[in-house]
Formats: sequence, C-alpha cells, structure tokens
Amino acid sequence: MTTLISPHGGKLKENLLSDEEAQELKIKAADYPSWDLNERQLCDIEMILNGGFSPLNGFLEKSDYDAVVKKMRLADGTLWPLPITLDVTEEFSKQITKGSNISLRDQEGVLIAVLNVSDMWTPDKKKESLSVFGTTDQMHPGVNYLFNKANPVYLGGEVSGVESPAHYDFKHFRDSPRELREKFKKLGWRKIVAFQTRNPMHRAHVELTFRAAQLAEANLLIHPVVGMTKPGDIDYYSRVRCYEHIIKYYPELTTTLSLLPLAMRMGGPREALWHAIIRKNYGCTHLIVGRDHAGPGKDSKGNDFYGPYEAQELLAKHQKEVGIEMVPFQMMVYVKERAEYVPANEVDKEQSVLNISGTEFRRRLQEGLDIPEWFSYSEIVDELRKTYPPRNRQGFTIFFTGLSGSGKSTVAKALMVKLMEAGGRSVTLLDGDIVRKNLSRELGFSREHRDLNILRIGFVAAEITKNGGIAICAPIAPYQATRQKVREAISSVGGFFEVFVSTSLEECEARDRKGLYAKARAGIIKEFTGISDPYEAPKSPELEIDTQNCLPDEAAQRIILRLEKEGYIR
Ligand code: PPS
Repeated sequence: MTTLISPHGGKLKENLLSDEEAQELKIKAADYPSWDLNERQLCDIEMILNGGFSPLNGFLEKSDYDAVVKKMRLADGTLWPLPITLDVTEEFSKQITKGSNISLRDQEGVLIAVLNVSDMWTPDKKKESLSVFGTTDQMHPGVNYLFNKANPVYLGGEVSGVESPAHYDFKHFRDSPRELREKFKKLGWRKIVAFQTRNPMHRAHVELTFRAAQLAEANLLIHPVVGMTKPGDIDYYSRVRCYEHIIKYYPELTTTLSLLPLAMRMGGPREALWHAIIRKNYGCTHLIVGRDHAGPGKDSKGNDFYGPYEAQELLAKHQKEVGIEMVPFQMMVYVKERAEYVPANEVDKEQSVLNISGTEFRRRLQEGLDIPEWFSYSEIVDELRKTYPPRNRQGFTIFFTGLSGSGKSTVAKALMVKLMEAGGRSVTLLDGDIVRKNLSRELGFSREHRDLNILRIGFVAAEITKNGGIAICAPIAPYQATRQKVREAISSVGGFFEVFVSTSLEECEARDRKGLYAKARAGIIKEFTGISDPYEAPKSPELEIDTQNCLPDEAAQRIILRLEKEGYIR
C-alpha cells in the first residue's frame, strides 16, 4: 500500500476522482479487463471510496495484508485489524500482471473504479482464518465466506473511484463520512456516541443507548449496518422501517439515524476495533460496545467463538490510538420488580430478570404469539410481523425426490389439487418433465446438467416461496449436495419440506410406465438413474413415502396432515 494520508481521525482519505477526471478515466477503462464486483466487494469499495475505510487508498497489498493478518497493523504500523482484499478467480488473474489497470464494475456493468494492480498473490487462507478469526471452524460466517465464497487470488493496489455504488433506497438516511461530519458540525455536536447494530432495536437497546449517551454526555448516532450482516439476519429493509419508528422515541435534538454500507465479517474483537476506526472516520467520538460485539454465533461444538467481553478488552487496549472512546456496556435485562431495564451486573440476586432471546422472539413472531410490551414497542412488533407472518401465511416449497417411476408426479399432482381445493393460496407445480420441456430443454442427464436443472427449479421455487406462494417440485434430484443447496436457498425465504418417494428400484422397474427402464437396461438410454447413474437417498427428509404401500390420494393426504401440524396450512 502506498502512503497513508493520515492516521485515524485526521483528514479523510476519500478515493473518488473529480467529475472531469472520472469522465476521462471512463473512456480509458473501456479497454481494461473488467471485474464484476460481488455484494461484499461492492460494500468494501463503497467504504474505500467514501473514506469510511480511511486511511486505505485501495485494496491491501501483500505486505500490508501480511502485517494486518499477523499483527492487526498495516506495513507502516497503522492499526488496521481486518484484511480488505480484492479476491478474483484464477482465470481472471491470468489476464493481468502487476501494473495492469482493471475496471471494477457493479452487477449492472456500471464502472465504479479502476484498480491499479500493484500486487497479486494466492493467500494462505488457513493462516488468514486462524490469525484473523482465531479458528478455521466454518460455522463462523467469516471463515465460511473465506473458504467457500472468496476467490483464490487476491489483488492489491490503489483505486481511482469513478462513482460510488448506487443506492435507490432510504436515500435520506445514507450519509458518507464527509456528510455526517458536516452534519455534526452544522448541528454543533462535538461529542457523538455511535451505536452499531445489525438487528431490529427493542426497548433494551433504547435504554442502553440512552444510558450510554448520558454517560458520555454525548449526542447519539444510531448507525446500523445495511451492507452485509450475519446470514439469517432480518433483512435491512424491515430493520430500517423499525429504526424509523424507534427514532421517534429519542429526543430529536440529540439523536440521529444514518445507515452504514459495511459488509461485516462477524470477527468479534478484531471487528470491534474495525468498527471503532470506521466510526472515527464518520466523525464519532465514542462507540458503544456491548456483550459479544459482532459475535459470529456458536462453533460446531456449540461453544462461543469469543469470550462475551473480549471485544471490549481489545478495544480498551487500542482506543487511545484510534482516537475514539469506548462506552462499554453489559447486557441490559428487564427487572420485573423494578419494571425497568438495568445492566445485567446491576441486578440484585433476589430480583427476577426477564429476557426474550432472538430465537424465542422469532418463534413468537412465526407462531403469531404474544410479544410483551416490556420487550418492544407495538410499531416495531407490527413491522416485524409483516416480515415474519405466521407460518400459514408464509410461502413454502414441497420438494419431492425419488427414482423415475416412483410416483413423485402422481402424488405431486394429487397434492396440488387438494391444496387448490382448499383455496386461498397460489400453487405452482414444477414437475420434472414440465421443467425439462419449458426451463431446461437444452439439458441432458450428466451430473452437471442434472445439477443445473435442479438449481433452476430451486431458484424458481425460492422466488415463489419468497412471494408467499406454494411451490411443488417433483424432479428426480439424485444428488444430496444439490438438494442441500436448494434447501438452504429456500429455507432462507420460507418453508422447505422434502418428501422422499422411496419406492424401490425393483418396483419402479416393474411398473416401467414410460418404457424407459427397458431401454436403459438395453443400453439405449445412457446415464439412467438407478440403472447406470447414481441416486443418493436423502438422509433426513421431512417425510418418506413408499407408493408401493400407499395410494397417491393417501400419500397426498399424509403430506397435508404434516403441513397442518407444522402450521403451514390451516
Ligand atoms: S433430474 O436428474 O432431476 O435432473 O431428472 P428430471 O429432470 O426429474 O428428469 C427426469 C425425467 O426424465 C426422463 N429421463 C431420465 N431420467 C433419468 N435418467 C435419464 N437418463 C433419463 N432420460 C430421460 C424420465 O422420464 C424422468 O421422468 P420421471 O417423471 O422421473 O419418470
């Protein structure tokens, strides 16, 4: 990395060109190799361009990367805890050499910046993971991203920003570091305490932030992350609507809300330090750090990755150097006898503490159960109930899998008409044959083509599910890993229900309704599932049905009963 304009908190290092310079560069960039930035890279580049990542002037070079990984510092000694690198595919890296310029574009092809590549290397991801996250356990979202999503080659170098990534939503709440600093100055705010969050805020958060602001005698900035947070978090659109409600509970003269386009790594202590540097760049003087700040959840053995107050301890060591003061906070709990929230360490032994965990809160939303007034505000709960309607108003997918001739299509059709008879929901059948005629006509039956076919079905089913419909899929779907991918994609937007139609190969072959088994045995049809191609049976489907001992009508009725039991239909 070339020079650092400033240590933390001095002049902002923005990396956007003037309009004329940008115009000129746009013309040149048309000839440069072009890299489409993914979601995380877009967040990173936005922070590099707007100065949120000051003092960085681009993506880390190898010497900076090594120093950051090893000792949380850039090569020149400046504190910087997390590696900000541009990861690209091997194929792309072959087009470039040191000194090349490359265009960095968003998903629509808009030129965001040009990177002058001054370094290119294949990182030791294991070493990076152990050093940065303290683990290689892939239950950690940051580790998981590093091993499964990040590309193998890193590019480093200075960037010249042409334009910031576009946002069309919540524009009135989006401020660059410069804009926020100017706003504070205009308002005469000298002390500002920032509150970092990736969750909807409830009463406990309001109490905590009030106390923190009072303690620091500072104004308050609610600064939620709207870039990338922990997978499975509540989407930011719903969260921001909640923040819009909650902001009304604060005095207008001393509190403001602004959105931060950061891609979190869930890196616990190191991430807390990073958050502090970023908030310093945004003009804040204080940062609230609570219990388990930027915590990644549990590891594969069910243990916490970091100690609950490890982030506070690390920031305490470095806050002077960063130039921001930490306001450490214990978890806030509701004390029934006092009818108020207090920090957990201030509760008397005899007093009863009430708490609703995130998981419990979600369960209550999903099942349409009561959420007490002491926990949240009615506007917030109403807003979240819209995002998490009770199960009988959520979309879901029933995914049949089984051999050809096992009875998938017949049961799927029977189920579809039964659901349509009940009415009130839109039902779409994505049968294997129908899909192959309409969506996957060009595909054959190699593993690659089958996977593509199933992923397409999964994509359509996820869209239907997300929009509250019912999708019934009935392909063979012979591979476990592909079915798992579909399950994950759909479960994040609604219900997923796998039905394994386990009718035996002997029975399917004896039925041979389409005459395909005979042809497969004769070698006329190649790669035929069960005969000359594998079928991996599901290990834990939601339901298993053998159509040898059960009529299609009965099978469909069994599924209906299970759906009712799980709350998907009423
Ligand atoms: S897959 O593996 O999930 O992509 O298969 P799918 O899209 O469900 O397509 C299966 C239907 O295609 C016919 N068919 C074959 N099946 C398996 N293997 C081979 N080689 C093959 N060639 C054609 C067959 O009729 C399947 O329909 P179903 O309804 O399952 O009997």
